[in-house]
Amino acid sequence: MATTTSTVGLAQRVARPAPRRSTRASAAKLYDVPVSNNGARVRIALYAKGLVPDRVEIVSPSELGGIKSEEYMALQPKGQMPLLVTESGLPIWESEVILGYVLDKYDGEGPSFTLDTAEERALSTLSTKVFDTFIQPVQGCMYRKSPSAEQRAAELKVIDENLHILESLCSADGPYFVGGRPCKTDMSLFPSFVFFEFMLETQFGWPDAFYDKPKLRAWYEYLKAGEGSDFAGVTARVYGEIFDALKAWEEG
Ligand SMILES: N[C@@H](CCC(=O)N[C@@H](CS)C(=O)NCC(=O)O)C(=O)O
Repeated sequence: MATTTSTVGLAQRVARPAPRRSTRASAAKLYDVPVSNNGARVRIALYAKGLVPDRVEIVSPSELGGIKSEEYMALQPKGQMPLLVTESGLPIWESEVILGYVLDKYDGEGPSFTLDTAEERALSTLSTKVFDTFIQPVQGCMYRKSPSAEQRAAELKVIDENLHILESLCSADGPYFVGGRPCKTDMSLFPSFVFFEFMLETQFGWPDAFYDKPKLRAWYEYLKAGEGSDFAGVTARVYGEIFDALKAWEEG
């Protein structure tokens, strides 16, 4: 019964017509905005693979009336970004799932980001898992209202503790998180580190967000500077997108 229901549900989703106002009939659509760190995971993959705009268009959720509109929530029931609607009209959400789909679907286009060994791939998965399980649920403490100073301090402590764990997992030789080649983990973690630098330094007065995490700092600075490789050029571009949006947010 459960299988039948979910199969029917999937068929209905696949059969749903493509969202209106599409300008490129065959392109998938990523609903996202520049400040979105979760969406930026996917944007890095799309830019690095040269998929924008011909294979995937990036559009604002306002095209569908915003993330809490009925039309948007019919595709993304949590009312969050990012959302990908594939060429065939299948809505896919949760940034890590979209990222996995993009790297799988467009594997033969642009550079490959699959690491060479099972051990490297496990380390990559573990690092993102640590982030998504322990940091993502509390990272709003950097920019949302908190019920108390104690709760905000406790959540910042959780972030710091888990950044230390990521420090222990980060490659000592670099320049990428797992070593000499960029992979999914660089895409998944880098956007939130722009938030860490911006928020921890400007809002909380940390002199340097990565002061006791030298491997993370070297990794972040390499991707932010953008000079070492085409991939770093892409992460620097995304750094600019997020930073400019955070600056505008702070000022406006
Ligand atoms: N686990 C989700 C989190 C998505 C998420 O929190 N998105 C933010 C933007 S980065 C959002 O849409 N926030 C608005 C809201 O939650 O109402 C993912 O990784 O995609």
